[in-house]
Amino acid sequence: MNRAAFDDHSKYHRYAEFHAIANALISKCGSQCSKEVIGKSIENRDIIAYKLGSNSANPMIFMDGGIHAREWISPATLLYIMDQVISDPQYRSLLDSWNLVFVPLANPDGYEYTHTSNRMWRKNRRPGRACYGVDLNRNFEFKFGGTGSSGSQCSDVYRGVSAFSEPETQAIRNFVLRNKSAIKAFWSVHSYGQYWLHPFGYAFGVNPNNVAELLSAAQTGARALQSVNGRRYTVGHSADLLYPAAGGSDDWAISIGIRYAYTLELPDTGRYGFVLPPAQIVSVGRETLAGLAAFLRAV
Ligand code: ING
Ligand code: ZN
Repeated sequence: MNRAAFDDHSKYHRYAEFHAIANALISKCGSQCSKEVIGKSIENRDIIAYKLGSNSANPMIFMDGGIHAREWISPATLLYIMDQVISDPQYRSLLDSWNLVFVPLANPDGYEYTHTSNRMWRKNRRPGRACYGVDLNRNFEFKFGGTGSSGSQCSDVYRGVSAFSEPETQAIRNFVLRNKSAIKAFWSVHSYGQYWLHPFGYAFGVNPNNVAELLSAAQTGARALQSVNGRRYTVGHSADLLYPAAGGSDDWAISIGIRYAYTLELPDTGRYGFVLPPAQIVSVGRETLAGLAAFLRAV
């Protein structure tokens, strides 16, 4: 496979095709890039981390995408960013000072289910007595069980039986803990709303010690992002701006000592919502990459 940049970003790909494209990009990248199967989903699909950058002395940013099945713009944007960083010399130089780790399809079973059966599915595909699915972004350990999560299997924010009960969150946990000393930044990429959110998400008004630097790096990133297409982002505290939700991945990342952890809510602001037309993948990808590059330069 030998695709030029932009060729693969006109549609939302199924799981198999998505990883075929990502694999081709890793091959094209050469010795500076690699991939790793970090776990298996409930339905036994591979959960894959793609690593761009090979200097182990550099800091790492970890990005999860597609934790929520229906938020298709999230994996598509991460795939676009992987492509551009590998293919465009202007962005390739980011790898001189960073290692970028992408887990773009963190909920592969849910993602496939949104393609075959229910476009609005959010959770994973854990079978249950009454209903399927655990909300993976309520299944992380920090403040597990708190506000904004549910103990009812049929809820869209069902937290699961215990923290890290799901193989998909275990895969992220294990990778992140193994690389903890290198990970300086953590992004959990969602849609929609156009927000750049910092922890803590579990309660109103509770901030990490380094809230000032979290905010200022996010503002730097958001300014660069907005300058590309003029799409506005709101920067701030996730519970205060959206709603409180315990058990999210960014709160957990901060709680284990990762310095810069965020949730990004990609476009749009509600016109199309989760069903963003694929014609917007490239414009969202371009602005998000500009935001990422500015953020990485700032921290
Ligand atoms: N939004 C996030 C969610 O999991 C969030 C927002 C993240 C709130 C972390 C609080 C903490 O509900 C989407 N779109 O999933
Ligand atoms: Zn989400």
